Amino acid sequence: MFSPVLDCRGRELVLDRPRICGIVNMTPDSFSDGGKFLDPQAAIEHALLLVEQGADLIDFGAESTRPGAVPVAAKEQIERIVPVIEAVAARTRVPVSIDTSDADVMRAGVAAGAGMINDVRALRGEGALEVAAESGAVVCLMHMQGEPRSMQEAPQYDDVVGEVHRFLSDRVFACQLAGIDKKRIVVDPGFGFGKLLAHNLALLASLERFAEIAPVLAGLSRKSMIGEITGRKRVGDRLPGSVAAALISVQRGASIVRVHDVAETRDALAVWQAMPEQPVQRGAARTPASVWDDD
Ligand code: 7PJ
Repeated sequence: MFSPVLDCRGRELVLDRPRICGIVNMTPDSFSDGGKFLDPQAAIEHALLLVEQGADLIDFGAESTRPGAVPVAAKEQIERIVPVIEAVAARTRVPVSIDTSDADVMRAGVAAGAGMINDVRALRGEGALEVAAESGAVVCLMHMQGEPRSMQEAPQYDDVVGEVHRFLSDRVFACQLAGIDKKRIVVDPGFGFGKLLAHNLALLASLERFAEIAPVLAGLSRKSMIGEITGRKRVGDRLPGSVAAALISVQRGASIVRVHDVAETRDALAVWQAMPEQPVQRGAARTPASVWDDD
């Protein structure tokens, strides 16, 4: 059985079963836990709690990307996130990811101990490709239409699955040209980033197609699409819907789910994995071996 292994700068993420990425948002205005983990000690403790609950990876965000968000200066992101990454990397063996589009923040995050760079702009920012290539970190390339400030105003596609697939394939190619090994790349269709509910659902239904490009990370946790489907306006009421979405993601071929609620997601995935005939037995993730064929 083929199981990709992501080498997050010495910390391995084995994709032999669906993996859980716990979210720690250190932004003042994050839509779901805005301001809660601005205090470094609170962020560190929350990250360690998520690890205890079964997170296989922790993603730290210092830059808000919620719809309508205004960019956070690099210096401020670095000051917020570096001490936290250092502390968490020292206190657990779980790989740490830094959620940023800024090359300077990436460099500082990796120096502090991050083994993955998670970029909602797929390394299109100035210097980002070069820093990522030099860093040796795994990169998560996400699709976004437009910019956070305005992306939900009028998202438009002729063929959302085809266009996102093309974008991600092109970015993988750009990464390889910059010297990033294919085995260090993860792709993400970017749920909610310049997408209407119908777009998000089409992407979710076709997740397997993205696994043809690289291992897939899917982030639907507490997002507005869950609110739209369930009628839950309060973000805190979206847990059951989010767990269902995580489960569907892995059934459709996601290797990693990015979630706020690690304990609950872990249990849901464990029940699914216990089923002997489930396709997870083929290795989390249906990332086919051909994705990593040496050419
Ligand atoms: C995503 C993300 C996502 C990746 C955010 C939130 C909003 N990175 N950063 N994928 N969403 N790769 O925390 O829900 O879906 S910020």
